[in-house]
Amino acid sequence: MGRGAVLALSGGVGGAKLCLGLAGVLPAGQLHVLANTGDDFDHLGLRICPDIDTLLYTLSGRSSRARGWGLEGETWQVMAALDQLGGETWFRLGDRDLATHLWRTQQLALGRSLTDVIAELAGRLGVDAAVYPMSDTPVRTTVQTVQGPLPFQRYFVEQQCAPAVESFSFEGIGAASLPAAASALLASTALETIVICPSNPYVSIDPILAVPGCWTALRDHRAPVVLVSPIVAGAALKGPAAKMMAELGLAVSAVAVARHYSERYPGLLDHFVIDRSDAKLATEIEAMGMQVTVTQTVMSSLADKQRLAGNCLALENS
Ligand code: FO1
Repeated sequence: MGRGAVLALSGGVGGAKLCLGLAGVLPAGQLHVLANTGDDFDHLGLRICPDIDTLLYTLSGRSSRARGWGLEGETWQVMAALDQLGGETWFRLGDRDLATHLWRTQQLALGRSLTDVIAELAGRLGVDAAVYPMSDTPVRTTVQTVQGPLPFQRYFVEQQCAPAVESFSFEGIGAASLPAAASALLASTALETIVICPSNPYVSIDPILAVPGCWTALRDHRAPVVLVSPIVAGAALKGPAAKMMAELGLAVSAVAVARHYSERYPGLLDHFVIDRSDAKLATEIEAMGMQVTVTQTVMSSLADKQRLAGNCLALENS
């Protein structure tokens, strides 16, 4: 029997790995990805959408294996020339990656929506999945740190996540709205599973769920909502999630991740997937009202990604 549609919520590198696994086990056209745009910014006159690009490059087999973001086999001549001119090079844009930013910026300037531009980009890169920005209007994550507020990429790339974090805000979130195609999917019975990828809860998934109407639409759909923990054995699979949790005064564990979601989004999660190394945490998480699945969540190979994707899709509402 053929499968219905799947909606994945994702940030960048960590989430894209599971999306690649989902794309590999689903029939063509059934994977839809709602991507965080809180990391987007305008830089050197160009619109940069890091999480969307990471998803598109990963799903089309183009992403850098070493970095996870940007393109494999990239060269950096523009950055070197810009450096010589005294230009800003703290955020590294590769020579071929620049074509994406140039084209997107030009298309947006013509008045097209980000959703439309990304759909065409996906098609041109040969990506079969539908990748949607969480909103066509800009939402910008600000990280409140002990040194004051920082725009997300200044915190993440320029400051290398060094300043301790206090809280996060998403400028423009009040005016944000899901793209029509994502809303239509959430109103459709064809949607069979919602997967929240193992992305950073605070700066990748919270911005998506904060889009007005988003998290309640996910909660109210009959499809099970399955979250894969981004914290394994007290460490983040990727990025600064563990460091942020410690700075926020939280225990760095899958239990604290589950508590974050159950307190902020009551009734949203049906299934919580944890790694085998965290099996002992299952009872405490189940007490928060979700079913726990224990499996291997560390995705090194393509087979690992597809196995985890298959396990997520096998979960049903009880
Ligand atoms: N991450 C870095 O750590 N350093 C960079 O210079 C950098 C450049 C960059 C350019 C394009 C792009 O799509 C992503 C890029 N990233 C870089 C990654 C990006 O900052 C993060 O992956 C996300 O914003 C966090 O999910």
